[in-house]
Amino acid sequence: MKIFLNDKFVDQSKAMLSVFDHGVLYGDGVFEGIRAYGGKIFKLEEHVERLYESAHTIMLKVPMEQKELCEVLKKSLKVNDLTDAYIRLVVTRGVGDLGLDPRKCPKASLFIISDKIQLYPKAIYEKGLEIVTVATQRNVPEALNPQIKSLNYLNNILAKIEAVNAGYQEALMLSHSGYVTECTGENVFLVKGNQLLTPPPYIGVLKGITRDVAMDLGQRMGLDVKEDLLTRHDLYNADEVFLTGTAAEIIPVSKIDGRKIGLGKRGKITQRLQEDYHALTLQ
Ligand code: PXG
Repeated sequence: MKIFLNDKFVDQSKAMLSVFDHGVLYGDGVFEGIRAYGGKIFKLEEHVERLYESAHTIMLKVPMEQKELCEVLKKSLKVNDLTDAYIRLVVTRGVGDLGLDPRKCPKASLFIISDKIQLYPKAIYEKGLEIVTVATQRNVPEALNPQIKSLNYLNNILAKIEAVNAGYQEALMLSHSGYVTECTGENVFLVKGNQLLTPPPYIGVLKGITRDVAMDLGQRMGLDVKEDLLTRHDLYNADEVFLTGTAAEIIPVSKIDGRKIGLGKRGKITQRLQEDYHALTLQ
């Protein structure tokens, strides 16, 4: 496998970062997870734009122009002979000294890994996923805004560990005031009657690109799509609940905290959204 590292493609065995890279020492950096379908990168500009926005907020200069970066991302598929792939794009603060000060890091590091991904077993996409609420709360936006797609994923990893320890594959995270935020790597939606609802970004969620697509598809279906504060009670009593993410795509949720959601299997709206989403990825 060929990895793009800073300015060129190198063999996987040669793709290495310094132990002084602040991405490693402090999780100081940003990233994107992007998918390609049939040789075409899905929502490429949106992902690249979000990366630059995350970088801007942490005052990190991406060492490449947006347009050039898009071209390199496309090339990373070609050199690896991939048409359906998951692309991990990472920009770190770069090499510095053993202090936090980012001014000691003159140049950001950038790398791109293009590989295959299958997060969840295929059966889940029909059967639905059983998830559980965890005690670890989502980061408060006032401390570390979840809208920054940063290399600091310990908040999510702690939640994931709790879910896994409890025997589940995914965790539902709440805000410090108890509202629903998101899962560790997916946004969450509910369907109730004609309404399609998802938590607003200000509660502390990543503004997912798949989330945007799902909202758009919902609107086109004639659903009343809204961002709203949601409680666990709202989720437990929804007709349908599903998760969205680039890697996960659209996953039905069959049970939350032991409560059956709707009929306890994939709902009709979720199925239609999955179908419409797949059609869109192949356009
Ligand atoms: N929330 C969080 C916290 C995420 O990390 C999403 C929502 C969905 O966003 P997009 O833009 O992809 O629709 C993400 C992104 C993994 C994994 O291995 C998941 C993400 C990123 C990297 C790895 O589960 N999810």
